[in-house]
Amino acid sequence: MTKSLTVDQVNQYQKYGYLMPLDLFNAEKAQHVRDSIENLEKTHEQGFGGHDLNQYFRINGQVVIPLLAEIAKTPELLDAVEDILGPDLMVWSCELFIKEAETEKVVSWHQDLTYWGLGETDDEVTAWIAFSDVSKQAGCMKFIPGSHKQNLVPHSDTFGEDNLLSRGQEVAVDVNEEEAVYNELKPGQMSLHHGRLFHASGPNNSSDRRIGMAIRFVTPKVQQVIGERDYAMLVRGADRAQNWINISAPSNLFGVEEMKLYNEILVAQSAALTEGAEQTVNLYDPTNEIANEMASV
Ligand SMILES: O=C(O)CCC(=O)C(=O)O
Repeated sequence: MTKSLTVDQVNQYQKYGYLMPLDLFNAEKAQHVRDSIENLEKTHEQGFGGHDLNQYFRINGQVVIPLLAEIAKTPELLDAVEDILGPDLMVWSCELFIKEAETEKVVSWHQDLTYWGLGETDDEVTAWIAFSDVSKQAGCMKFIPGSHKQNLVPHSDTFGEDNLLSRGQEVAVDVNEEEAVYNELKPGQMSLHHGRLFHASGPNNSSDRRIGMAIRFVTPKVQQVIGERDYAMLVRGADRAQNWINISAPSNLFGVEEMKLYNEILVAQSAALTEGAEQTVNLYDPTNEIANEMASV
């Protein structure tokens, strides 16, 4: 018995490595979330705690921004993810991918699990929710159907200026663009994709911002295999495996405890997320003095 997806949809996910479009929020709710994100941008123009706002938007936003944790716990979202991963669900990271109107920002072809230190697991799924009209013109994601069936392939780090990924990482194998399927989403719709799926996105040639939120779900069985420890928030079921340091949703926006935890996680995750990099991975910079100081308070 599935909770939200049909058996056909679950089979499609297994076969192709993604599912889309799925309706999650109505247009009003999606607009409300967009307004809240844009309000944060206004009130935190100078960033917070030694980082710019993009730092919190791009990694582990669920630790310091209550809105993002709340979205990650939406029951209808968890029902769909449960149909893929089973009854025990944890959130590893929430990230906002924003491309300003008429800009060149892109995401190169990559497999998510490459630098996360979580192995090659099938027990990780990303839910990507649109909070603007995410059309082909606006630079929606594109997927290579069935590419999740292979293992992780070698990636090269481009550190490209217009690349939204932490290292500008790119698969070091040929990708046949003609096979790409475009993940066009209306505000409030979402897609699900597998951690080994080849995916990318182009520039935003539209006149509006492109705003999306990626939520990385894992099961308790998944383990950090490169870093010493890792953190996740249990959002459904139980964590019997105890592979993770369990964290709660934040009570306060950029609260003192929340910030301390954010920086502690940043320092811990940098081991895996910067491994082998030939340049500083700014989003996970372990030499960031402010992060280190705050983590040790
Ligand atoms: O938002 C994008 O264009 C890419 C996001 C992505 O690569 C991901 O969510 O895994």
